[in-house]
Amino acid sequence: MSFTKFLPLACFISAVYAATYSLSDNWIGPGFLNTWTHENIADPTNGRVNYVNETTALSLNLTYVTDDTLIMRCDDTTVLSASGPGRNSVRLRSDKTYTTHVAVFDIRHMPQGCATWPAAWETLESDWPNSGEIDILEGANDVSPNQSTLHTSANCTMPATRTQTGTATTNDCYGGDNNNAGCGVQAPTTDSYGPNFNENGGGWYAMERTTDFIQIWFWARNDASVPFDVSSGPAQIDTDTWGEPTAYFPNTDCDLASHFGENNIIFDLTLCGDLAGAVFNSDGCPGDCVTYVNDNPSAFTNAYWDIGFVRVYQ
Ligand SMILES: *[C@@H]1O[C@H](CO)[C@@H](O)[C@H](O)[C@H]1NC(C)=O
Ligand SMILES: *[C@@H]1O[C@H](CO)[C@@H](O)[C@H](O)[C@H]1NC(C)=O
Ligand SMILES: *[C@@H]1O[C@H](CO)[C@@H](O)[C@H](O)[C@H]1NC(C)=O
Ligand SMILES: CC(=O)N[C@H]1CO[C@H](CO)[C@@H](O)[C@@H]1O
Repeated sequence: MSFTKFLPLACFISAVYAATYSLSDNWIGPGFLNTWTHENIADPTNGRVNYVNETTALSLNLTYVTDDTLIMRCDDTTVLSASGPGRNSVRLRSDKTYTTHVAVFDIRHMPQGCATWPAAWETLESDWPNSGEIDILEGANDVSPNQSTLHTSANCTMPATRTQTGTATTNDCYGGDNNNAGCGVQAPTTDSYGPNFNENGGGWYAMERTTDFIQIWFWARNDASVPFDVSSGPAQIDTDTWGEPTAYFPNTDCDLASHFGENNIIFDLTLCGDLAGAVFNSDGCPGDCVTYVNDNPSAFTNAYWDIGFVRVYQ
């Protein structure tokens, strides 16, 4: 068998596809105030929040930074008037946009509590869903799904069988189908979301987007298998060494190059709205979601993000 005949070709292929990237952006603490924008907009998902601008967020201490920390929270002191605006909160968007890239998130704490619907995600708001949406970490009311999801324009589905540690929920990514459920994958462990994530000191999420696949990994804070690339932020990374992803979205039945365009990175915290409000009671939360938010400021004491860093590699 003339095996050696194929060796040069194999070497060539592995050189072309070696998944190495270089650090292009490293946001820590005060860096988020310079090149990210506090979106002072009406919540597109109809939540009971009032997204404030940066000046207001800093003066109310809803956004707070130190050298190595970014905190974003919603108000937890004000009883709201039922006829007035929603609870003050923060929606922070990177000014830069990205196509193919790797984003690594060090998250020490995420918003928790009934009514909360936090997300760390990427999209282009002005061209949704044609430029795609990648929800890296998202959930509601402290309960499952601790889910990663794509939302796209028509004609994008995921194969039922994939190499991933998570469990697919729906495989049709088109936002116009299934009430915009998208194609979701639930993480296999409870420490990937909400109170269990927080008790553990959080962890790392990472997302790699190429034209061939989008994949997402999660490592809990105490997971000794977290790659050095992820926890320590070297100048070069190699995603080939990161192991099986939590969620894997290949281009088998979805032309990722045409369904995904330039995307911003976004952190937000809304309350109630299209997701958390719709499943408020079935998730075990009491009464009416909006009334709960209006009347119970102290229920939101733990409704905050604590971000160590966001690093982007290209
Ligand atoms: C921020 O919002 C506050 C409250 O609505 C407003 O008074 C202020 O002018 C805004 N600041 C900027 C820089 O937009
Ligand atoms: C602002 O929030 C941070 C983080 O939650 C906290 O450590 C700090 O004491 C707060 N500052 C004030 C003035 O309340
Ligand atoms: C759907 O996408 C496939 C590629 O994944 C493409 O070949 C096909 O033409 C598309 N169909 C429509 C109706 O756009
Ligand atoms: C905290 C939480 O919601 N954990 C859920 C994560 O997803 C799995 C299923 O994949 C659920 O069993 C957990 O309850």
